[in-house]
Amino acid sequence: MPLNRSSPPPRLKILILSTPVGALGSGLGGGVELTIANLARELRSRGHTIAIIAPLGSQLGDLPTIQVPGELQLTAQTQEQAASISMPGDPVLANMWATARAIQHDYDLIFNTAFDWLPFYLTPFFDRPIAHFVSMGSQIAAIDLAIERVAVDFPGTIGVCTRTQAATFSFGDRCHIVGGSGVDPAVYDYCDTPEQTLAWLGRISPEKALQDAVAAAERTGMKLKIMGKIQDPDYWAQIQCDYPHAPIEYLGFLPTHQLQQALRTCKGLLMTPRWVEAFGNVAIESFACGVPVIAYRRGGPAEIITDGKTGFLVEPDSIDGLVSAIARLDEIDRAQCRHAAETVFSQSVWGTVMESWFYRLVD
Ligand code: HBI
Repeated sequence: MPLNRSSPPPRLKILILSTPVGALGSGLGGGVELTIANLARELRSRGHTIAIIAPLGSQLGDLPTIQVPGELQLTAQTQEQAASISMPGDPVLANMWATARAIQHDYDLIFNTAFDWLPFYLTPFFDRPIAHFVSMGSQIAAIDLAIERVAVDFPGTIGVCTRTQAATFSFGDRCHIVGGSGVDPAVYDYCDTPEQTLAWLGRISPEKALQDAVAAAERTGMKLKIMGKIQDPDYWAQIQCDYPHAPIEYLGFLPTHQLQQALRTCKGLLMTPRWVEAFGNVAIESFACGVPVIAYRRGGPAEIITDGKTGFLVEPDSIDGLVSAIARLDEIDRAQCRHAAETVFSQSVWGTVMESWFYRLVD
């Protein structure tokens, strides 16, 4: 029955399932934490009903959360490409999905953010459509296979952030590109009078190559403010040992309000991904503060940054490239960065992309 133009779009009841690698708010879930929080807020502002199933200890403000006990899942990016499917003894992932199965009929749609074999394997066993948000590029062959099966059997249900990320999968052409998140400009304070400092945001883990940003800070003598969860303490210790004199300051894993207060006065954000970053939520948060982004021309950031306008894209893994881009930061009009966050990368624009995807799957 065609949607009658005069009737308002239907209100959906959406069940969001978290990543199982950490409690929401712990920082272990990386960009997915922002994806879930911003999506939930945006959908609610549009009149939809949402609930979030997440590991015990998750903090999501006033968002309705169903907390589930169990052991956290091993992160996919630390496993070998040929790794077998693994789950701990009492897997929070399985417990979350058992909860979802029990309550699925109270909802119109399930939104999955776990990058794990189980949710894709379980898809045919559910009575409700499942929109899968694939948060990384290809990591483990067995998970790729499970995703591909769903992409073939349930066309249109695999969402990815960017074209580059889609291209890491053999079935990339079957993926629907939806971006990684959207920012609410009201949450970020624009600053057009920066200090001589740089920023680096993200999980402190080898695939993010923080050491490159530290090397660039040492070369330029500009202080580097580092914010994010120390996911790999040995890696962090090694960086401090390798760069004892670098002008760095670790500010911790900060909630958005404090994060943007520290970020907004910086001259630029450095993104140094060694892997194909699926999106790069930190880039659009930086834009919202008016802070240009310098990133390796690799993965999501290469599709987010307009070279010379909202930042610079440099030769991947080149410290020299970072250093020369840092010297050019004054060329960027910070208002252009803020404008990008208020338009292309805003929560409301992204919310419409996600809502249209969900309407298509519910129909
Ligand atoms: N690993 N196994 C697994 N499952 C996830 O959902 C997952 C992950 N690693 C990282 C991750 N999710 C998020 O940090 C993404 O934003 C990258």
